[in-house]
Amino acid sequence: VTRVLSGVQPSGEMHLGNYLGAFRSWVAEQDQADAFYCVVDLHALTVPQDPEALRRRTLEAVACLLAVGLDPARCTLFLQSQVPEHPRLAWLLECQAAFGELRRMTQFKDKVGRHGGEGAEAGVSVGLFTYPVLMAADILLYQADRVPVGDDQRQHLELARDLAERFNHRFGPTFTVPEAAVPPVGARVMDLQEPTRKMSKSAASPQGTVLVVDPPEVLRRKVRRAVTDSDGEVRYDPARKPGVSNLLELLAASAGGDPTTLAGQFSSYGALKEAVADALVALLEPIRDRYATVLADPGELERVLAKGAAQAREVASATYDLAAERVGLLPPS
Ligand code: AQP
Repeated sequence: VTRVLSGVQPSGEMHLGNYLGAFRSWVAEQDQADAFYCVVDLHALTVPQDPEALRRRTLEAVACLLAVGLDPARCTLFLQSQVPEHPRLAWLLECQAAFGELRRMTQFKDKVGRHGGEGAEAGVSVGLFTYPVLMAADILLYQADRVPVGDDQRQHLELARDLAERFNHRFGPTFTVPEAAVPPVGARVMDLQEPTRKMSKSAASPQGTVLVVDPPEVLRRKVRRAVTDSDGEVRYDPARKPGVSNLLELLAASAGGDPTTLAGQFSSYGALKEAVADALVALLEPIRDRYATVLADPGELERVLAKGAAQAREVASATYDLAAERVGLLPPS
């Protein structure tokens, strides 16, 4: 049976990019594969977090995943930090990863600029640098065949594949080599205020980020104020018309169709924005309603996580033990 794994950082509030790029495929995969999904709280620690806010956001992230339609009876939903094999395997993999290959990770370079301040690299955590290896461990522990992610994670997935192949080559068959599964539309949702930058939890302008749980009137306002351009022509051309093209992609991803064809149906930016807002409200409103219900029952969230951690550990510990034996560590005595 096909194994699927993916994760999301509780580093902020879940947004439309997370939903269209990742969560929507996660829900679909539940019925096609043996699916493991985690809230990767250890990854969130790579940049400064307020402890209280991190705890709250972690539970909110779990609630959001249940609200979008993950069903603990059909998938394994868990917290990364509750499965200690993640950092343990990460160490084994770090010792196989080359300094130079981590240096090439573009997300690291981007975040150095954002979080490093004066002296850039010197100011960021070592965890931010090694995070793609922890992500490789997240995936390889579950012997995942497929990893449904947005476009921004392609490079990290490539690293996970390289590490799996290298380890298998050096020590004998141990890990499944995973494939990225990137959706055909919605894989790269752009910030509504800065349409040349991807929508993101931590970096974007609040007005440019549509939250999964935004009330309809807030969502509509954000879409109405989305940055476009001054030529007035509705046309799909991401390089020259990033704002309008992003709106067309959002419409395609939420209501169906393809962005180039959809462009022909609108003669003004205002009409396009109205259609996008309607489609997004229809898509997100049921999720928002469920979110409130789920979040109101912390006992149930805890039960879901306890069950998820137990299921995840069963698979993760078998893989870790094999990898540890392969590199020459003695079994526990
Ligand atoms: N803009 C996006 N469009 C499509 N997919 C996206 N994903 C993230 N942003 C977009 C996908 O969502 C999943 C979870 O990724 P994450 O937790 O790394 O999300 P993030 O919003 O990028 O959060 P960060 O890391 O807190 O923001 P940055 O990196 O900007 O600091 C992944 O499958 C991702 O591809």
